[in-house]
Amino acid sequence: MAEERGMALVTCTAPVNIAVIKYWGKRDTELILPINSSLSVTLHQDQLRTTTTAAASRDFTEDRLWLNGEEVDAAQPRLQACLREVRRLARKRRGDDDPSPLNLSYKVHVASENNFPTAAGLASSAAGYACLVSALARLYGVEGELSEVARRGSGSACRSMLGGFVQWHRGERPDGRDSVAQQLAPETHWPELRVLILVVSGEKKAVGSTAGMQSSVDTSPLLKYRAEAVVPERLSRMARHIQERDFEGFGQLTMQDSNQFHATCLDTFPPIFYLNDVSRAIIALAHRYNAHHGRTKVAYTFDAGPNAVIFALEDTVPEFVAVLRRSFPPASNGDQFLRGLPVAPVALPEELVAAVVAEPVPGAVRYVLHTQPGPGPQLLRDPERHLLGADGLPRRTA
Ligand code: 2P0
Repeated sequence: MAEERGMALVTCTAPVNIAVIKYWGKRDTELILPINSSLSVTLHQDQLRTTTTAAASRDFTEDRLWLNGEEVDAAQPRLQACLREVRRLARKRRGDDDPSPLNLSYKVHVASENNFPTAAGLASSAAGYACLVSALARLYGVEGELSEVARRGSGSACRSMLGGFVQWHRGERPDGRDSVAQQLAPETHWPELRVLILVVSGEKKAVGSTAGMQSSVDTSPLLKYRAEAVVPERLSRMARHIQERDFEGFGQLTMQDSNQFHATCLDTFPPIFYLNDVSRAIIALAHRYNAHHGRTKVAYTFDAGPNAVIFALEDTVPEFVAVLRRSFPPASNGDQFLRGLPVAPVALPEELVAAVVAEPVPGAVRYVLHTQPGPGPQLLRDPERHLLGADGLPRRTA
């Protein structure tokens, strides 16, 4: 922790995660306790990350929060719940033998920014709250079980507290103490696994996740059935596929679980539509591509928005990216179409094009971000990367 003129300052980064067994629905909206456990892959922060600086000082007169350079209301209940929980843990710890306690009554300033579009269906709240809790915990010298705190910000955020392959246990206790994230395997476990994010829309989603899932809990009998009868068996099967690095099993189940999540959205009344025509074209393309190869080479999953996330093994990526270019020819920014990890260009066999590529839809996929599984939140030690200056105010605007 850096201390400047009585101000304590910490900067962390945190990752996005993508669920392969989806969370949708709370049994307790205050504590954010889910109706079922879920399982996700943490994505690499080299490509997608939130950076957050948290500062505390006796000179601050109120809690303040800046998101992507814009000041927003710091009184929002979820932010305050995270702050309260971190302070509670700090107070507990100080009962022991902490030598230089940061005064817990000091107000905080927090600045956070994403290197990807907010509310584009790329789980910005998960990375955002995981980063906030990581930075606050460092600021107050709190260690240990922090996924429980991140969960109070946003359910899926608890999974972003760990790298690799992560399960969020629904837990049984009414107080939520056992509703925590657990790493099943680190990011190094499956080195060939790659992730392609197909950004089809940067627009804000029509129905937010929090409201959408509550509506599903209230009205969808399919969601209830899914949580009770489908997910428990799928979780153990998915964990086994990951353990065995079985892409066939992993990919099939990933697609099936995404499809069932979207079926529960359709079963919600009034129905919620997160997929659009481009999403459906991507689903059809993935199935034609797998059928052509006679096995599961790519697997799609969609969250509460139209963007697709595709899992594939490293040696499939060049060919599938070439298929994407043929299917969704870039409108203008041809050299910006592929971002993130580099991909070698390949020529496609004509019989593959004939079997897999349908009528091209120019510009339907805005860009493709190529990434891989990655580690959990990181502490940044380089003072140049703090988002708040020595005066406790944002150093630059987005
Ligand atoms: C998931 N999603 O498992 C699922 C799949 C979207 C679809 O978690 O109300 O932002 O903050 O707990 O975590 C999005 O919901 O909702 C989400 P809250 P959250 O990733």
